[in-house]
Amino acid sequence: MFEKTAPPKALEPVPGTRIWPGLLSRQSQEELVATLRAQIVENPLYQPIMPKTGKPFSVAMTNFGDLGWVSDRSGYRYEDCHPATGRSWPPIPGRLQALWADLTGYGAPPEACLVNYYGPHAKMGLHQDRDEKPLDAPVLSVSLGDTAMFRLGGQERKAPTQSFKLASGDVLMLSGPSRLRFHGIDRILPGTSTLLEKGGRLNLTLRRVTDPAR
Ligand SMILES: O=C(O)CCC(=O)C(=O)O
Ligand SMILES: [Mn+2]
Repeated sequence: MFEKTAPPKALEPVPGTRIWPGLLSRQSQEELVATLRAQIVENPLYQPIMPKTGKPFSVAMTNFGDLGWVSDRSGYRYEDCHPATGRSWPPIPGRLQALWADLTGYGAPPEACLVNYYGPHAKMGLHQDRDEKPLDAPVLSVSLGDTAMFRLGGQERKAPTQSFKLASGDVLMLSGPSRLRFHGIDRILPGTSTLLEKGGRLNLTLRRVTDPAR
């Protein structure tokens, strides 16, 4: 999956936040997009709504895995079926599972892969990923398509933030002391990638949701 044979070097702007720029080759990115496309008919993107306001997210979502992250009037949680089709989510693509095993060193596979699709005006507000049980398991995310402005904060909403560009093929991990850092996507930069025919950005976020049996 890697372009180079040596283990790729990550940037670590703060402890536990790792970014591997361009980790996925163009071919790997194209293969991932083809896998997603093949699944999207049976497992469509949909527009979730916020629990309190009922306002739709600007990002469209779907999931792979035993569990998928959903949001509706009842709150944020993981479910084993697609809310619109009632079908199980398809399995997490093998190459994403391999990426998790190679990069996280976590002793159990990911259970959820959230797929976020950002059109030209979509964004994601500053938030923590905290609907999962094992907080010692990293969150690993892959960016495909247009570049995004990613904002990274601290453990508290009001802490100072910094921002980074996430381009197609970049991989980001939030682990250890960074696992609960606030983060979000301020905007995407339309026209910065030719990967997706209609433009926009796909983000694939892998997470372990339940405590593995030990
Ligand atoms: O799109 C991204 O890079 C971040 C997505 C994210 O933080 C999430 O889905 O929880
Ligand atoms: Mn998140």
